Amino acid sequence: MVVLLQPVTFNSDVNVNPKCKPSPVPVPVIDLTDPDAKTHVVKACEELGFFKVINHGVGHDLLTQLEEEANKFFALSQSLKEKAGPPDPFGYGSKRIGSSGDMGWLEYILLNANHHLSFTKTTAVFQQAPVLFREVVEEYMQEMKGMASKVLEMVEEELSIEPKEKLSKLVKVEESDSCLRMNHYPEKEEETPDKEEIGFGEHTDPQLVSVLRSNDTEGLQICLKDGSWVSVPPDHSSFFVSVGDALQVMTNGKFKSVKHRVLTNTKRSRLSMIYFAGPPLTEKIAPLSCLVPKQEERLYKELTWSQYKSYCYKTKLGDYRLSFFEK
Ligand code: GA4
Repeated sequence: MVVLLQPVTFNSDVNVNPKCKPSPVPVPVIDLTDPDAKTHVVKACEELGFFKVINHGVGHDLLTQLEEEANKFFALSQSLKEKAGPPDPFGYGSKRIGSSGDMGWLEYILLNANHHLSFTKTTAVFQQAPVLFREVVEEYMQEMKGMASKVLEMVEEELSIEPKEKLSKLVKVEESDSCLRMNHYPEKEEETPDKEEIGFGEHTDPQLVSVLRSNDTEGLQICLKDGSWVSVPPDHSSFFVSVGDALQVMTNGKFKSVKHRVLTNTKRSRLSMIYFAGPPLTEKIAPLSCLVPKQEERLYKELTWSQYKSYCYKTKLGDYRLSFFEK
């Protein structure tokens, strides 16, 4: 059995918070090659909704190339970058997140992972990006799809979910509604360790699972069940997986979709890539009958992913969106 526990650190503003715990809370580190990994994945999804993945098999060169290409893109002039915007929701965006007035200290590119859906503006604009960037993004998205489905396969096995591939199929099929986000939090003039400078405001992800990787700049924080925020030490060679709202619903709340945010208190720029693995738009999302056979024990009603997603895109980042599913 290999589960390494890595401490997450409390930032100074949390230390004055009475809810702050005296000792750091560990982020489970899951070795994907460990035969017991599925047990640890399920435990982590139940307890924290978040874990770190090592021995993931994604090539180092691909990660370096993507990071280099993304850095080159963000180093372009503002006017060039804006040709790939505004995000609707796909495209290049700066400071504005979503369409309900959220702001953050970042710029980003949001890309649809599904080319079989309508030909969006982003994909059109992205066609003008250097061929290498496009190719690397394509390859990266395939790898992320693989990792998301691997994690869901482990969940299926450990929880004996029927029918077979019920969860993993949702993110594997061509119609999966997944997307890739590349966030660039620019360099700052000074460190502000005692302030809560918001790079990306607190929220949960609406999808099934999200797979995040970043450069070695800190900033990511997760919210524990007691409401306290803890910093997740960055690790550019690993991935972090978080549970999204749709998986919380399908497991009837057994798994928790984790609230997270990014603070920009450091001078160094942060680059992160997040793959949001979502189901097909027409897929019905509801507690799985193999987990909760009795209708009256189901905490959530059934909605299609398209219904939930449309609702989400009208909300503000910090809103509690799962109420839309509650009976
Ligand atoms: C959070 C997860 C993903 O980044 C995202 C975000 C989306 C956006 O940036 O357009 C949303 C946000 C996210 C949830 C609520 C709405 C929609 C911004 C926002 C205020 C791409 C997604 O799928 O949902």
